[in-house]
Amino acid sequence: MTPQRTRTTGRRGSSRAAPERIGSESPLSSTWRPAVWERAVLVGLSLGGDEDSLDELAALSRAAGAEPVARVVQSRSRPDPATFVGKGKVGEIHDMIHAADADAVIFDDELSPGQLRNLEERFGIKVLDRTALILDIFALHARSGEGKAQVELAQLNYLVPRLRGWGEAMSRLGGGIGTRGPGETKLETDRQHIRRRISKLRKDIADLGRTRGVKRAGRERSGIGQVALAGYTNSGKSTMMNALTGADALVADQPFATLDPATRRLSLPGGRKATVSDTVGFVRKLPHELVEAFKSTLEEVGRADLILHVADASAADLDEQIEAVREVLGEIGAAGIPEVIALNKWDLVDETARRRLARRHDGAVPLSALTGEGVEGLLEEIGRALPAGDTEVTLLVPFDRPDVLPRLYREADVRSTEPLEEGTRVTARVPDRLLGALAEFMLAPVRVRSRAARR
Ligand SMILES: Nc1nc2c(ncn2[C@@H]2O[C@H](COP(=O)(O)OP(=O)(O)OP(=O)(O)O)[C@@H](O)[C@H]2O)c(=O)[nH]1
Ligand SMILES: [Mg+2]
Repeated sequence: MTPQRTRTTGRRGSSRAAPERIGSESPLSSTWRPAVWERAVLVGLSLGGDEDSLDELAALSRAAGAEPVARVVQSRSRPDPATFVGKGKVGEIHDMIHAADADAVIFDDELSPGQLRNLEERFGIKVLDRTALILDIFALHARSGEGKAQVELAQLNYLVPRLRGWGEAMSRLGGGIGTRGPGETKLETDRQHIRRRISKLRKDIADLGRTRGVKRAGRERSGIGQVALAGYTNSGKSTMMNALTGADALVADQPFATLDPATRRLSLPGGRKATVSDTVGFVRKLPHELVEAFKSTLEEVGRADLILHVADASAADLDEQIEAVREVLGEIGAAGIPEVIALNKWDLVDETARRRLARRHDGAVPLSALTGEGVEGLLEEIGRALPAGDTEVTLLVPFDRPDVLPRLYREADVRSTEPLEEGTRVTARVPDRLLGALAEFMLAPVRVRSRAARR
């Protein structure tokens, strides 16, 4: 994750050795480096005294093109209303900026418009908060028209309350991290113009979402189960999508590589079909502007029959990551959907940690999407957990109806088959819409009431 690059430490304003950039290479390739690396001081609060790490902020900074050159963590119970950190700390950061020849200060939380202004005035260099940084990475990685519109909408919503009295700072924007997306000219126009742009973007996004809605409605009508991948950013969702379906979704060791949703067909053991969707990853303190702007994309997750929650088992803060993901799932109305937890990157976990994690996350499936180890077990678990309808039936399918069994394998959950003289005896859990078509073969329907009873 650490960029391989050497830089000459020049004075601010002097020309720096810009890292090489290969043609129009994508920012998501492993060798891409921004044309200009800014030098950033990272600042965080350690609330309640627990050792908060700024490692994640450092990874986010690098993804946006800023190299962390110094870190400051202040221990205090709540932020200072005017300057976020205390007065003494402001002085300390100021000195550090000069010592490290930094161009930007990045705070690990969202700053209020007032705090942002005060700090910009005090430091005289660009001040970014966690929200602006995440928005910037999204802007860098947006590919589709819908993704770009969603990011711009989120950026403008972030900007509006911060416009007033920001004239001077605003005109400084336009080069480097924290400023991609709405161009400088757009930023300099008045609020009204921005509001009009916001309405236009909302409308465009709604139109684009409708197209996807039509496709989704088609999938829903087809009655096959829908699995949604969800998880902390960089946990391996796209790698998992590829391992499960043979797709070639983009994989990169960076936060928020995937922004556009993608859906593929999935074959479960026994032949049952399902679809699986990959979408944008989550993060602690995910900006609410982004959740709002990406609502139509995230709705896909909210309408799934099963959530495959991909967690990075090698992450030191695994539990917090799982918690952060569940929080966002709650926000988008997906909290009640059955969930399978995949403890991914198991290949990076040593024996002792494996035992501890297996005890702690009973029922989760350990695996490596990268090596493929354990993927079979995950498919079986998906097959078990994916609701297949509420009715268990026993059927006698005559041999002169060769169309019935394949359909059952495709659309229902076949539990057992037994060849008899008159035909094949099948027990299966079937979705309600199939009941009519199967009525003529039914030996005994058994109502299953709860999900727990089904397992
Ligand atoms: N060692 C190991 N690395 C993995 C595994 N799964 C994924 N990775 C790596 O983790 C990084 C992130 O993988 P992605 O599949 O892009 O993760 P993602 O969750 O889709 O990330 P975003 O789309 O950015 O939120 C890549 O460098 C992968 O090669 C695994 O099982 N083991
Ligand atoms: Mg991805």
